[in-house]
This record gives sequence, C-alpha cells and structure tokens, in this order.
Amino acid sequence: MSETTVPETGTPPTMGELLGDDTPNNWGKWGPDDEVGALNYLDAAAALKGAAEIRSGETFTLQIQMGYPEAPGDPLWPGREAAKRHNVIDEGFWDRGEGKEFPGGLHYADDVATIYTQGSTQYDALGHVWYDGKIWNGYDAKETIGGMHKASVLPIAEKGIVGRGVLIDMARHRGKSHLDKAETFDHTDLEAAAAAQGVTIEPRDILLVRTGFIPYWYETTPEEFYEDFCEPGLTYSRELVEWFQRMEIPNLVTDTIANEVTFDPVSGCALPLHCSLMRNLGVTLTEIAWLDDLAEACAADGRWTFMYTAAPLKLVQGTGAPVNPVVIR
Ligand code: UVW
Repeated sequence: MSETTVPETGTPPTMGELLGDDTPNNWGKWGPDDEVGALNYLDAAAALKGAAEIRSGETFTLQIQMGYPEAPGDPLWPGREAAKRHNVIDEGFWDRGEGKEFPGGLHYADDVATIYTQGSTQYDALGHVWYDGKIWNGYDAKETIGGMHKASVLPIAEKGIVGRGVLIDMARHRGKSHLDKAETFDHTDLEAAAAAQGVTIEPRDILLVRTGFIPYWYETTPEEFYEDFCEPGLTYSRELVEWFQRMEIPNLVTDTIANEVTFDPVSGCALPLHCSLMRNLGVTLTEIAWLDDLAEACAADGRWTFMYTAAPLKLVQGTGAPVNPVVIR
C-alpha cells in the first residue's frame, strides 16, 4: 500500500499556527488527571436519555468485518497493515497425532492475531495525536513513549460509552452513494442535513456521520481507493471547533478511516480536527464504522436517533482499540 501522498499546497503552517494560541480548549475542565475528556458528558442522565430513544428494539452492530482474508482485505490508513490471524491449534493437530489428549476426548481450536489497534473500527485514545509536545489535558507527549502512560484507550474502555446517538447521512443528503475524495462539509452542513432529515442535533449527542466512503472501499479496488488519497469529511474552521465545544459533543463516529477530510483544503495541514477536537477538546473519535444498515433503517421510518453503546477493548497503554458498537433503536 502506498504511503499518504501529501498535496502540494505550498508550505503549510504548523498546527499551532493554524489553530492559534486561543483555540478552544477543555484542558483541566474535568481535573488534572482526566483521561476521557468529553466522555465526561455521558453521565447517568445521558444513558437514560439514550435508552428513552428505543422504540422497536432493532439492534445494529457497527464494526466492519476484521481480518478479512480475501481481496480487498480491510480498509486502512496508508502504511498500516491488515490484521493477521492464524490458527495455532485446530483439528489438524489431532489428525496428525500431535494434539494433546484430554480426559473425555476434548479437542479445541486456538488462534493468534497481530493487529494494528487502529486497523479496524476503533476508538482512538485521546493521546493518539498531538502537536507542540503536548497531548490531551496538557500531558507531556513523552508519556506516549513505549506505551501510552497517559490518555490511553484504557480509561475510555473502563468507562464505556452510552448515550443518545444521532445519525446524519451526508451522502444521502447530497444525493450520492458516497462522498467524493476530498469532499468537505462543516457544522452548518450537518445542521442543514439534520433539518432535512427532520431531526435536531442536541447537546451531548453522540454524533454519527455517514459519508459512504467505507462502503466505497468494498466496491472499488485498493488502487483506486488510495489514488490521491484524501478522504471526504468534516473540514476545519474555528467556528466548527467552537460548535463542537458549545454542543458538548462527546464522541464523533464516522464511516471513514480518519473522521475528517485528510488534508485541510485551505492550509494543507493533515488532520487538524484530530488536534483541535481530540487533543484540545477531548472529543473521542471512532473511525471505520459501518453505518449503512443503520442508515437504511433510519431512512425507512424517519427516526434518526437511538441508543448508542460501545466499549473498546481494555488494552493497557493502547493508542486505540478495536470496537464493535451496538445501536438499539
Ligand atoms: C491517524 O491518526 C493518522 O489516523 P487515525 O485517527 O485514523 O488512527
């Protein structure tokens, strides 16, 4: 797989220059030891609000299939590798007379997997990205060396994520099966799409945004998918960051690999929302979600809100961890 191709937009500013010293920031809001950021908004009242959205009891799982052995494999950020899983014990051991005998004749299968923790549907740890030597809550970026000693995925996994989710279907809103490469939208587009869907994005909603770009991965070839790689998605502006802060959005979930347009079309910077939303506001990012089945159901009966639940794996010092979120509507 090719490495990310950086577009030629002149010399981009540093992240600090782009965002500015007065960029919205939630460091310290939940104390000096906080590691879950805006997930603090998801309290017992938020869980009950989510549960109150359940009408039909239909459930949807949002993880893509992981470690798919055949072409095209799994959609990945360029440079990452797909999960490798192989059997270390199976019936072949007993066929060859190598299997251990247990009283009663028990046989079993075991396997081992090597995975990029960001290599499937996943939660990013709040310390997963940074600039200027500081991660979420002002912890020193050196806390990432050899393992995330601060702001790892573990506290997120220990807490779990439960609340009211709202799905904004940007692809449907724009009349497309999937957004084009590098196609952008912002908070005003989200609100316009919400209005067209007849739903309101409320404070503390878990925000799910469908672009159709992960489904596009399964429809096209890896060559075409990665050519001039620039995913569609939310695009940086100060107003958008202020909107996320004002709306107290705890968690952004998308069907793209990295939740935002890969390169900011104005500055050329890569992933400025990872920095302004995750590093600075503590908004948790969930990527590579499968949203098509949920979107179909929501479109069919016009209900775009539901109970969203998720808990990534409790990976100690992890920069992120796979997850299979469950939505109940
Ligand atoms: C990067 O941080 C590069 O991407 P992601 O958030 O998808 O893991």
